[in-house]
Formats: sequence, C-alpha cells, structure tokens
Amino acid sequence: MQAWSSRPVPSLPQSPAAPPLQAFDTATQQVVPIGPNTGSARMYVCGITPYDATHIGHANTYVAFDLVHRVWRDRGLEVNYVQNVTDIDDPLLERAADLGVDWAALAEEETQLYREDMAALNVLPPQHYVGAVESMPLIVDLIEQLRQRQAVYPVDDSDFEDLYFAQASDAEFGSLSQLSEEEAVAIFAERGGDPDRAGKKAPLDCLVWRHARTGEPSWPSVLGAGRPGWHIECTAIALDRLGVGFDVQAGGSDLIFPHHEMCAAQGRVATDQPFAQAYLHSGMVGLDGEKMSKSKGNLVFVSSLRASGVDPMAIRLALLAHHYRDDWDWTDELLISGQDRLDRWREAVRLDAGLNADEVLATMRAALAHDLDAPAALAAVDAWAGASVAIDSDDAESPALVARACDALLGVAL
Ligand code: 5CA
Ligand code: ZN
Repeated sequence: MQAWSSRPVPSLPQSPAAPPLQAFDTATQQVVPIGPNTGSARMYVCGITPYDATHIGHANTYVAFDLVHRVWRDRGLEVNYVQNVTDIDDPLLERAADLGVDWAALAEEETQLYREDMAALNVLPPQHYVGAVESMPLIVDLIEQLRQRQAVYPVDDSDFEDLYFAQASDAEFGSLSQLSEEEAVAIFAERGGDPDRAGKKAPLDCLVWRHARTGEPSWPSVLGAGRPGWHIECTAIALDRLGVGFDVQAGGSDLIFPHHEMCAAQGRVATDQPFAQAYLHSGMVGLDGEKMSKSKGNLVFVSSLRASGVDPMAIRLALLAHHYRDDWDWTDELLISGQDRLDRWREAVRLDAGLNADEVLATMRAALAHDLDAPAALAAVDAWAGASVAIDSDDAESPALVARACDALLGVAL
C-alpha cells in the first residue's frame, strides 16, 4: 500500500555523547536498550482497522512510536519501520454492513483519511505500509508452516473447517502478558477471541483461518477458501518485511493480550527464534473516564479537529504533554494548553537571538532516550523559550537550532 509523505526531517549537529534509546519492555518489565547502536533498526507498529476515522487515542499511539523512529534517525540509524492495515476483519465487515456500504470501499476511505491525519500530525511514514488483503499469500504460507509444525489444527463447525493456532505448541506462551488463565480468558473474549467455541483444544487457541461463509469475502488458498484471523496477519507481515528477532513490536496497551502475545507465540513456533526483541506499549486515551473506542462511540477525531481549524501541531503538543505509557483523558483544556505552548515556542524561535541552545538539545535527546520522556523534552523547550524571550542574548544561531530540534526530535514544526 501507499504510505503518506512527511516533511523532510531537519538535520541536527551530531553528538557522540547523545545517549542511545532505552524504553520499557513489557515482556521483561524493564527499561532496556531499544535497537542497535549502529546499522539498521527494525520496528513493527500495529496499524489501524479502517472502519472509522483516526481518533485521538490512535494519534497518541502513532505519535508515541514516531518518537522511536525520530530518536533512532537522530542516532544515525537506518530505520526499517513497518505498519499494517487490518483491511479485512470482523469489525470492518460489521460496520460496512451497518452502514450499507462496501467493506473494501469503507477500508480504503478510512485508510486515506488516516494517511491525511498522520501527515498533518507530522508522523513519519513507515517504509512499508502493508494491508492484510495484499498479504494473503504470506499469511497462507505462514499458516502452512505452522501446520507442518503441528501448531495449527482444524475445528469442525458443521459445514466449515476453521483453523486454529494451538497455544500449547509454544512453551513460552503467556510470558509477555503474564496474566492468570482466568484473566486471559476474560480479556480474550472481550477482544475478538472465542474462548468458548466448541471443538477447540484450549480456550486461548486463536483463529488463524476462517473458512469462507456465504456473503463474506474470501480468498482461495491451499487451506481452502477463507480469510485470515487477526493475529496471524501481523505475525506474517512482520516476519516477511523485518525478519526474525526484529527490534520492536509496538502498539497500544490494549494489544498486549491477546494480540502481541499471539504474534510472539506464532512467530516463535514458526521460526524457533524470538519474534521481537522488545515490546513497547502506549497508554490508553479516554474521554470522561472511559477508554476512547469505536465500539463505545466516545471519540474525538483528528480530522474533525483539523476541519474546525485546530493546528495539528497543537494536537501533537497536547499528546506529547503526557508520558506515552500513561493512561489519560482528553479534554478541551489540553488543546488550549497545546496551542498556548505552540504560540510561546513560535514566538521564541522567531527572535533574532536566544539563549544558547546546545544544552536544550542535549536535554531533549537525553529525555527522549530515557523511555521517550516527551514531557521532560517539552519542559526543556519551555524553559529555553521563557528565558530567551526574557533576555537579550547575542547567540544568533540558537532559535534556528531549537526550531530544528523540535521538528526533528519531537515532530513539532514551528
Ligand atoms: N488493527 C489492529 C492492530 S493490528 C488494531 O488494533 N486497530 S485499531 O484501529 O483498533 O487500533 C490501532 C492502534 O491504536 C492500536 O495500536 C491500538 O492499541 C491503538 N488504540 C486504540 N484505541 C486507543 C486509545 N483509546 N488510546 C490509545 N491508543 C489506542
Ligand atoms: Zn497488529
């Protein structure tokens, strides 16, 4: 699929003292080094299911991992970043049926809106933007590999034969989310799983291939005509575009279980190697105390804010004012303070001279390298901007350097 295009990333003076990226890995529950020190770094971020417009929660997640992309680039790493589009799955078919529209047209329309939102928010595009539909051969191949390893079995439900991944085939299953069986089963049922389906070997076994049903789209394959389950899509796309043991799989914390647990398990069973080296998860954004989600309908859309004249950079600053791992609620006040901050920064970088910027650059780099601490990076720019407006300095280079640093490291174009 076509991704989107972004503003060029300004270059910054390199500093050998800049610390390498560390972040909190859900699997080990520790802050660990993320990516190599030199060469190329590989990241997979789970993309949208395009049945509705990008909301602030989505935007927060993609802006969070855009920081990984930016920090890696700033370290001189070459980045191979892959993002998928779940352009076939139950929620998309259900929404299309409710709206009385074609599911593929709905997916295309919402994906296009998402691209526009990402470009407006100055989120760097992935190198590979990959849909499930265009990945059918990869997905089918991976299921075949799992079947040869006895990790996939059929479940007969009258006329249909659906294929399931057996969690028991992976000795490390559960190590990412570390939930009790009871918790896992409850969450699985909430997030698209079918723990009670008759004929399964274990409640947490997940669907990998759904045999064609009348009235549903399906693709012919050696497995029989059908369509893929959710998790196998990301496992297949990640392994194909990034290879085994890539640096990071990322997404919102609602993906820890079952999604990332299943991907990790399927990847390990298929390759006998770790799937990703680390798993990063952003917090959930809510509205009035409830997680923002399409199913609850409590959504603030990026496109609606943009249409009402909100500067996307103010939205970005409102998001970056929170640590990416925190859960928080969206409010109109956040947008107002994002806009205020943007105005103050713009005023400061338009000065002819300001305080020396080397220190602010070093602080921004250190903050982001330490578990993507965007609020600390913002505080450094706030302090610089406040002091620059107040004093009369002869450091003519500094406003331009701070503007470049905000753009390159935080994605905030001033
Ligand atoms: N297509 C799958 C991933 S393969 C999916 O989860 N799609 S999604 O459209 O439901 O979500 C896209 C991304 O946004 C995921 O990383 C998800 O964790 C994140 N997300 C969804 N809701 C929120 C929210 N309220 N706050 C923060 N992130 C969210
Ligand atoms: Zn995914």
